[in-house]
Order: sequence, then C-alpha cells, then structure tokens
Amino acid sequence: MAGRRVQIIGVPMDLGQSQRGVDLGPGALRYAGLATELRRLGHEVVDAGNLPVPVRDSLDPADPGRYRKAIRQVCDMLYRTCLQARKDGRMPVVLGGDHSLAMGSVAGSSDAGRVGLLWIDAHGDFNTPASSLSGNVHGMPLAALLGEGDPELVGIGGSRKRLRAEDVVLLGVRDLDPAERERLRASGICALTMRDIDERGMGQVMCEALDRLAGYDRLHVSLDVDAIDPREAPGVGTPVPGGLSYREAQLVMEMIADTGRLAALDIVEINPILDDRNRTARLAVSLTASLFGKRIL
Ligand code: HAR
Ligand code: MN
Ligand code: MN
Ligand code: MN
Repeated sequence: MAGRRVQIIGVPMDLGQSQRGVDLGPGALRYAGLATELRRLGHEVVDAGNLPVPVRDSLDPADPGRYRKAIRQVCDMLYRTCLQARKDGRMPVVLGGDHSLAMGSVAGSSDAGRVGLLWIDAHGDFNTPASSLSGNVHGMPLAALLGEGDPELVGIGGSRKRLRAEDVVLLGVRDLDPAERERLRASGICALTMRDIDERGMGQVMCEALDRLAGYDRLHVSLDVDAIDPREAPGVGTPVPGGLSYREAQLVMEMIADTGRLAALDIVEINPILDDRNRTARLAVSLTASLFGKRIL
C-alpha cells in the first residue's frame, strides 16, 4: 500500500442538500492534516486545490430544479478531473462537499473499466426525483449512477448507465425513505445494514462486502461520514443515531487497505459549522490513514 501517488481534489459543493456549511468540508479536511498524514505513510500527494463551484447565494433559491444544472456542471468537471488524475498515474481523493459529487467521481472511476463501489452511508442515496421526499440531490447519486432518475444527473460524464447493481455494496445503512426502500429492495444491490453489523459483527460483514467485490481489481470507496455514529462524527447535516462505532469504522478501512485494490476515495458530507472543533474531519483523516495502510502493529 505504501508509495501510492495521490491527487487531492476539493469540491466545495453544498447544492445537493439544504444545510449550510458542507461546502467548507475540503478546508476542514486540509486543516485536519490529510496530506501530511498520507505523506507520513509514504505516499506522494499532490493537492490540486478546489474545483470552482457556484456559491449557493449566487444562484436562484427558488430554482425548481434544485440546482441540478449547477450540480451537473460541477460533476462533469469532477469526472474529467478524475480521468486526468488517473492518466497522470494518480489516485483521486475527493473532498466534499455533499454526496452528489459522487456522480462525477464514480463516473470517472467507471470509465477505466470495471470498478466495485463500496458506498458507506447511513442513507441509501437511492432516490429518484419521484421517490424523494426532500427533493435534495444528495439523496439521489447512487440511483443516477445506476442509470435511474433525472436524465440530467444520469448523463453525467456522458450519457450511460455507469454501474450495475452487482457492482455496488452499501454499508452502514439505517435511514431510508419509504419509496427509496422499496426501490433498493427491488434493485438487487447488496445493502449491509446496521442490523447486519449488530448481529454478525463488523469483521464478518466486511468479509461479505469484500467477497462480493472480490472480482474487481479496482475499488472505489465513497465515504459519507454520516455513516459513523453522530457521537463520534457530529459534524454532518443529516445525523442518524445508531451508526458505526469508531473501531467499526477503522476496521472497515483496515480491511479495505488489506485488499490493496483501492482505486479512488470520496470523503463527503462533513459540515464544519455543525462540528465540535473539527473533530469529524480529524476522525475522517484518521480513517483515511487506515485506508491508506496505517497499521496498529
Ligand atoms: N433520504 C433523504 C433524502 O433523500 C436523506 C438523504 C440524506 N443524504 C445524505 N447523504 N446525507 O447520504 O433527502
Ligand atoms: Mn450519502
Ligand atoms: Mn448519508
Ligand atoms: Mn450516470
């Protein structure tokens, strides 16, 4: 795992949801020492800065499309940036921003051929505009990546279905909207819920997750920090009680690191305005270190 070439890409986007402050996530992760920690582990890190993202206050708040056009543009740009990073031999580490950015980053990963996606999240993010109760785009990115929902979002990075249900494992799920839940059940996606983790333990659940993704040379990890229990990670816009413990989250990362197949990482939904002295970003940096090969012994 040592000696990876990493490209940090900040995406200060808060357009996919309603809380203010998630656009400050990239700065919070940088202040928490993300690049320093990765370098300490022997990786070569280039920080490409932030993509230009429209400031919410500069857009029409009454936009019936819920900023979908702007989100689409940012995701298309992120898609191209991730492609270029890979051409340059660098692994994208994308700092959100809200989870709608994954429509761009995962599209970038899927362009290089088959990729397995581990979506770590309290939520399913499997809504379409028809199934969503909130209308917020950050509840829709996984559906769009499977080709479902608003064509504007499905078409990110060129119009095609990016993933099949069997390419995806959801981990940490505990909050689904009623219609989203039915969609997820019908989709055939493997969703490993908090109940699975409670009953079987994280070690076994991760074995199943990695078994299901065993046929993929490249894994994209999309870490929505609200997967972790709000007691550990309070700085998120949509906290849900009963999440991953500190050690469960570390074990997830350690077991992915052991595969040696990490190809890209998103760290999303950190909201420093709602946080306690940048604690959530510091936890995310510590988890990233485990994912990049930091070992206890
Ligand atoms: N399911 C709800 C909705 O669609 C809440 C989604 C919250 N999403 C995130 N990303 N924080 O996982 O609005
Ligand atoms: Mn999410
Ligand atoms: Mn979430
Ligand atoms: Mn798509």
